[in-house]
Amino acid sequence: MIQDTRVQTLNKQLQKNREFVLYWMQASQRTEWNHALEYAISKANESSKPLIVLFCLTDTFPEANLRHYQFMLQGLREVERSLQERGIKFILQHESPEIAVPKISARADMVITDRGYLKVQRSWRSHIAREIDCPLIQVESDVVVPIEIVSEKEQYAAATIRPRILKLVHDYIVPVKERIPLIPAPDDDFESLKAEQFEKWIGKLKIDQSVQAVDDYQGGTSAARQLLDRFLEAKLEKYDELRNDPSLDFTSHMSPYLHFGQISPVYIAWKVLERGSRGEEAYLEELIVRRELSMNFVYYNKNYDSFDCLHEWVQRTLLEHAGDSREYIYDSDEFEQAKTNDPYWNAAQNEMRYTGKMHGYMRMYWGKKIIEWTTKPQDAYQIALYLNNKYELDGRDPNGFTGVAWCFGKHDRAWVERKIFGKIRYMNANGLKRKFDIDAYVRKVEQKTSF
Ligand code: FO1
Repeated sequence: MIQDTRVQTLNKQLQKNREFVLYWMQASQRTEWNHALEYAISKANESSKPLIVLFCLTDTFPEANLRHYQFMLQGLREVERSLQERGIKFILQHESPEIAVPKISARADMVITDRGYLKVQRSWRSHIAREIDCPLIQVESDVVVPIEIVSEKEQYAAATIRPRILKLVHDYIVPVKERIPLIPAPDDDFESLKAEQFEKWIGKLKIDQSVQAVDDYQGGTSAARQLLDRFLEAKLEKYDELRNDPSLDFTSHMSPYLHFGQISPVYIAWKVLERGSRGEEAYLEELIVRRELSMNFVYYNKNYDSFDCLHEWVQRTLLEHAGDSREYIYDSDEFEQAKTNDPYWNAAQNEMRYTGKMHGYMRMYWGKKIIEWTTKPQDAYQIALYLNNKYELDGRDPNGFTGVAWCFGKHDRAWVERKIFGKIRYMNANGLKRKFDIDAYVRKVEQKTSF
């Protein structure tokens, strides 16, 4: 069965006969098209036990701040409501998963979870697998094709992973069967925060509260579905032609929702194919090939969050040109405050800083210019990651790490050698002016960010 390839058992413990089956919801923060949730319901039904869903709210998710927590909690409020409607108990604990999951698993037959590819997510899972005395089963719910099925090693580029994915993809774009829990939720009063009331207590979390939440994007599955419907209706047809133009808005805006697992990539792909429109191929390339290349990258390259992740030839060429003269040099603070001499770069930075989302095409220009205006490429790498992770709603994601790495030559080929950039691809303002009405983009950002 294709769906079985999503399932892995992470320890060797035997199933117990206790009070309930536990789904530790982590990466797939939704109740629709969620393979892990449906698998957990089927396991609970098989053992005639109720299902409990636990989410662990930790203050220490690397580089996360108020903006991200607000978006995530908007989504969890919907999860709480939707699980309640399905007769499933939802518990939200303000505790690290490494502490909360082992504690509650002492009352569980088994623990089901979804899958994450970042170091922090993997280390949570391996710690919990060791700590608990019942099975920990992981169900891969946030990719179209499970990553080890695609490849057992790091892939060089989109060109090498694409044929592997395309060979399999249609077998995996299938609806997830929704199951009905047979045993009602227990009456027990588990210790839990109310997601419904998160506005009351979010200010007390020990997180960086200085990066303000954003109004442009509302978190949650319903908001994601609405945006997707609008995209399919009005933009997909022209996606291939117009998605790169930053003065227009022809992207789907799905990435923050995918980051928090509030929508399934399988659902999106299903809806795109159902629509059957001209932009389908270009969109699925981004949604599946490029996104799953990024999972492949962070999973198989342990240095995904540093300059060392780059190929040896890339590191060498950038270091050889570190001493080249530069028209401007800025420090991290000047970048952060958008105080460069380039209005296009500043607009991109401000778009990210104030709206939580920079246009995809500008992300490339933005990263390339940080290389140009920083003497040491290692410093440039850290500045780009720091800003991306701090301000983007979808920073701290495999796609975010890969996007930064791409600006530094990852998954790209060698180009003619030039000043500062060596053999990696460069971009300049003339290119933007030639291709787009880039001043219209600047005006658009100014309008969006003037208060
Ligand atoms: N996952 C959790 O299980 N608990 C959290 O408190 C949590 C906070 C958080 C904040 C920002 C952010 O970008 C991600 C966060 N995540 C948290 C993980 C997130 O839900 C995703 O699973 C991963 O970021 C993978 O994309």
